[in-house]
Formats: sequence, structure tokens, C-alpha cells
Amino acid sequence: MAAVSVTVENGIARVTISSPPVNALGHAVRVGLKEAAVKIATDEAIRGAVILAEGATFPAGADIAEFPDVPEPSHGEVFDMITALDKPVVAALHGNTLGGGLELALACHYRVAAANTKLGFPEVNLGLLPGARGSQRLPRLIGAEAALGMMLTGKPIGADKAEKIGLVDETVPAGTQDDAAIAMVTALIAKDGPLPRTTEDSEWTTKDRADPDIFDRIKADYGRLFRGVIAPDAILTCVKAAVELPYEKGVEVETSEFLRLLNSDQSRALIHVFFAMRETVKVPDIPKDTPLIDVNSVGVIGAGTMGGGIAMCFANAGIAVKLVEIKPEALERGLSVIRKNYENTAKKGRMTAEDVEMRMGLITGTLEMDDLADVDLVIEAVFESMEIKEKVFTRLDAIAKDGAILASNTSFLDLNHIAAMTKRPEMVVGLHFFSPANVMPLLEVVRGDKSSDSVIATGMKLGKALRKTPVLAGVCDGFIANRLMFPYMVASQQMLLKGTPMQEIDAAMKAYGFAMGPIALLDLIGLDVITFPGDVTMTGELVKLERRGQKLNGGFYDYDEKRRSTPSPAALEVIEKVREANGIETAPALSPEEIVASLLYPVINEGAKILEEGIALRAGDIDVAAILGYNWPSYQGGPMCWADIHGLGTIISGLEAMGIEPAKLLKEKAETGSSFT
Ligand code: 3H9
Repeated sequence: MAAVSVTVENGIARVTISSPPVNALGHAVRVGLKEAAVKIATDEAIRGAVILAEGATFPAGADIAEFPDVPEPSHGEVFDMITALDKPVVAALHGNTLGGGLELALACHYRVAAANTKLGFPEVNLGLLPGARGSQRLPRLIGAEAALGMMLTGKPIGADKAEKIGLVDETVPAGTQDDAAIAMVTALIAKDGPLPRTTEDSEWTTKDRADPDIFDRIKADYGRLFRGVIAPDAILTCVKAAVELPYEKGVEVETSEFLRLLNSDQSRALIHVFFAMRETVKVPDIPKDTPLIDVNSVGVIGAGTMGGGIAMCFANAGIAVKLVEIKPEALERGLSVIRKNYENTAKKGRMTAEDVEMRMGLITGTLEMDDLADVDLVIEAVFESMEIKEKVFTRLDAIAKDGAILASNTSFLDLNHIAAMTKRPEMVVGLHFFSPANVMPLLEVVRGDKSSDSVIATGMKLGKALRKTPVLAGVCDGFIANRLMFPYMVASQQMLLKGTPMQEIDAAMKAYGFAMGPIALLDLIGLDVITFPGDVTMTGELVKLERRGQKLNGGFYDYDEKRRSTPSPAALEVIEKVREANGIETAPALSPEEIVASLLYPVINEGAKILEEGIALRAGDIDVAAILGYNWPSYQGGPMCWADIHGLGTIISGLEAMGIEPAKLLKEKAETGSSFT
């Protein structure tokens, strides 16, 4: 079917967009819409039109894969042609009417929406703004404040709310929107009245113009969203233009701001992340028709923080879980922590009391491993000791039914060795959750040498079912995310020893975009959790002083009752002691740029090795693992995309200056002028 087709019946043109999977407004669709606009304008038999879309959704936006080059005709030009028609045009919306799709809807004279339609401007998540007239039209239709709310947060709203605020004219039951739009256009033709256009100033324009501090107020309300990123300010500039200038002048501002963003590093990074997030599930050597294993019941061994969190993930997805512990007290404690977690969510209004009971009802505690004989999948989440895991898997092999998947949540032990404890290594896989497992969105699916295709494919599918982003990893110490970030943590400790103050290290990484710097992060995860090699023994020394981080007595920092931190005199003493014991000489404190380089270049180098060894399938997978597992700021693109933008040559010289041998793949990429992403 053509990307856009036009049929005419009873004087009404039915313009149908068909461009699966999301009807993105690529070149062919724009050409088709332009031709449709010309036909509607010139064909005298046509007295009005509806624009609708086949499949799951009205266009979900511009075709992001086209960026940064957008061949003519431009979206804005086509949309302006539609608005200028003097025959009524009604858009029939359903699904995800987002970005350019919503701009197309705004270009029509009226909008009918199926009740399940989501309407939004998510461009900000790609480092962009609604650049096809949306920033100019939406404030005229619903006012600057509501328009900015949608553009700055990027969050879509439902059809009901859209109708309430005047964004759509009528909401109808799902599936009836096309007929309703035709009925509306039929009535409009009969009425033959003036047509409303979102290019014209409105009551809102007058009202917003009379409000002198509207933009300062909105910026203060959404201040958090402006941190580190450039798109929100550009959005504000455009909406200001929409309020203060005539449409044509405002369009000039919008176009120039949009192009500036489209060619920025932030948008390049965020678009990379958009596609990388969707690519992780694709495993090239596993055929698409690989049979999946049904997972309707699960066993989790270990009711500690990890096991409890994992059990919650399954209960949240409606899958029954048996939670196994050795001691009744431990089981009791585990179950009561889970209940408390759910009850806290309910207190915040994000879950009902019935939901709590329903989810608790899906989790059964047991002290008998034999109870796992009938489950489809077992995940072991016991203490990180090979000796214990060997025992657990030997036992599991004897208990679990044929065809059951046996998974380990180990974060650094050798999965192949664990698999060798069983007579069915092909059924063994790593499912590495991040703590807290019920919250963190990353799931590393670890492929052992003998894991079968079915087991891996099921693991990836399961990740999606648990609403996580699964990333495939090979077996190595730390898999992808932890292995990648270990050099970062080590380098931050070495930096402390060389004399850069902890608060300056943390501030530089916060300015880069992390929620917190590495020293504060250590305090948060607990100083007893990571063991550092060699001469960086401060965490061990602090633990000896019973300082385990935020959870016990503070760590590198002291914390007041509001969790505000100040460098701890005890920690400063420990740093001094370790420095002296290892004969380390201090150097002048590093600048913020030097801190970023010294901490991140080793990460890039590790990433290159992870890729070179085939532990990760793609550089994008490494970026996704860092973003979802360690909160790497997505507008920096993740480590490998950031490396490409920053310059591989610069990174190589930086590593050499630090005395670190650059990875082979890194050198190859730099020499051939290619990139990771
Ligand atoms: C924009 O509109 C700019 C304008 O203001 C100005 C222009 C001048 N383009 O997510 P899914 C692909 S910016 C190209 O798995 P879901 C996606 O990669 C745009 N491809 O499905 C995937 O491909 P594959 C503003 C796109 O059901 C497949 O479609 N709009 C686009 O979970 C299925 O996607 C947005 O930012 C696109 N626009 O979620 C919305 N969208 O199968 C972006 C999707 O090969 N899209 N693909 O992996 C989304 O948020 C989600 O895709 C959506 C569906 C919610 C629509």
C-alpha cells in the first residue's frame, strides 16, 4: 500500500497514512500528504477531508532514522499547506499521536480522538523540540503554560485530558474515530462556517501576552528539567516567540532553534540511545523462530535484598513465585520487607491495597528447595560464594523438572563453572538484576558457553515481560555494567590519594550529568560491598572503623539528618594514612575537565575491551548498560557514544599519559577513522 492514499466518497477525501510500524512521517509520507493537500485544494468534487492512519497508531512522530538530514518537502511546509486549505480537514487520532504526528493533527482544523489515544511532544527526550510548527501552534490552542508542560516533560496525555484542555474537539470509543471524523466533516461542510486555524492568534495569545512573568514562573516550576540539557531553554525561546510574535516570525525562531538542536551533540547522543534501547533484544545469531520456553511459575532462592526484589519483579508481572530460604527467620524477614515495600508504594498512591494483597498472594515462601520441582524457572540469588553456588546448582539439578531454566543472579562469578555443576548446562543462564531489582531497569542476560538458543531467547523475552531492558552479556568478571564501571571507581580512589578533594571529584561528575559522583556513590552502595585491589584500601580501612557508608555511620562523608554531606575528618585521616603507607605523593588538585577525563577514559578503554572480547554484542549495548545500570546521563549517550563525540584520538593520548595501554579495538577505530556507535 502507498504511504499515503486518497479516496473520495460523497465529496469527502479520505487521506490514509500507511507506514508501519508507527506511521512515522518519513519522506514518502510527506510527499504523499503534500500531493493530498494539492488534490484537496484543486479537486472541485472534494468539499472536505479526514486524515487518518492504518495500523496501531496515528503517526508517532517524524522518522527519527532520517535525522539529521530531512529531505524536502519539510514537515512544516506540508502542515502549513493543510492548514491553509479552505475546505474543512479533520484528523482522526488513535494510538500514540506524538511529535510530528501531533503537529500534523494541530495542522488540521479539527481533531477527533479515540478514547485510548495518547497525545504528546516527546521531542525533548531526543534533545529536540517540536520543530514542525508545534511550538507555535500548541500555545495558540491551549495556552503557553499547558503547552510548555507537554513540551518540557515530554509526557503524553490521554484523550480525556486532551479534550478538557481543548487539544481535541471530540473523544469517541476506540475504533470509531474514523467514522466520527467523517461525520464531523460532513456536518462542517453543511454548516460552511469559518475554519479555526492554529496559525492564528487566539484568546490564549492575548492572555499570555498580558502575563509578564509567565516564563520565569514556568522555568522555576520545571527547573529540574533544565539541568545539563539544552533543549528545554530552546523550547522556552520558541514558546515565547509564539506568544510575542506573529506566526511567520515565530516559525523562523522555531526553525533556527530546531536546526541548532538537531545538529547538537546532545541530540546525536539521545537519538543514538533511542535506537540502542530498542536494539538490545536483537541477537543476530539466534533465529527469530527459536522456540521460547513458557515461564508461568518461578522459584527464587534467597530472600535477601536481591532475591526479594527479584520475587517482586515477577509478582509485578503477574507471575507466581516461590521464595526459598533456609531459616524461617530469614524467610519471614524477606517476606515482610517485600510487604513493606508494596505498602509504601500504596501509601504514595501508586498502588491500591488490593494490588498489595494480589501481589503478595503471588509470592509463596518456603523452606524446602524440593518445592521447586514444578517451576519453569529458578533464579538463584544466594550469597556471592562459588562454594555455595556449586551446592545450590548441584541440588537444583536433582530437583528441577526437565525443561526448567536454571538461572544465577551472580554478578561476577563464572557462569560456565556454575553450569558445569549440572547435567544440563544448556538450560543454565545468568539473569543479572541490579539493586534494587524491583526498580532498576537493566537486566543482563548472561550467555554461558553451553546456554541454548531457546534459553537465551526466553531470557531476553522475559526481560521485556518484567518491563526491563535486557542486554546480552558474555561470561567474564563483572559482565558489562559492573566491569565497565569498576575502573571508574578505582580511578576515583586513586585520585583521592593523589590529593584531589572528594567534593571536587563528585562535583565534576555531577556537572557531567551523573546524579552523584563516585565517592558519594560508594557511600550509598556501602563501603563493604566493593573490594578494591592493591593500594587503594580506604574503603577497607573505613569499614574497620565501622563506617560503612550512608547505611552505617557515614563513609567518606558524614551525613546530617537531612542526608546533607560533608567530607568526614575520619575519612580524611584514612586517606592520609593510606597515602603515607603506600608512599604516594600528592599532586595539584585536578580541574573538573581533568577529573572527567581521568575517570572516564579508563571506562571507555574497558568498554572497548568488552566489545573486542565479544562480551557485548554492540557498543550501543554497553551504552544502554551504563545508562540503565549506573545512571550514566543519557544526554551524553553512554560511554561509547560519548567517546565517539569526544574524539578517540584524544582518549588514546589521555590514556597513554595516564600510563594505561589503550585497547586494541580503540586504536583500530581511531586509526581507521571509524567510530563505536
Ligand atoms: C519529531 O517528531 C520531530 C518533529 O517535531 C519535527 C520534525 C521536523 N521514527 O518503541 P517500539 C521504530 S521527533 C523512526 O519498539 P512500542 C522503533 O525504532 C519524534 N522509527 O514500539 C522500532 O523499530 P524496530 C517524536 C521509529 O510499541 C519500532 O518503530 N516521536 C519511530 O513499544 C517499534 O517501536 C517520538 O519520539 C520514529 N519516530 O512504542 C516517539 N518510533 O522494530 C518515538 C518508533 O526496528 N517512538 N520507531 O526496533 C516511541 O516512543 C515508541 O516507538 C512508541 C511505540 C510509543 C510510538
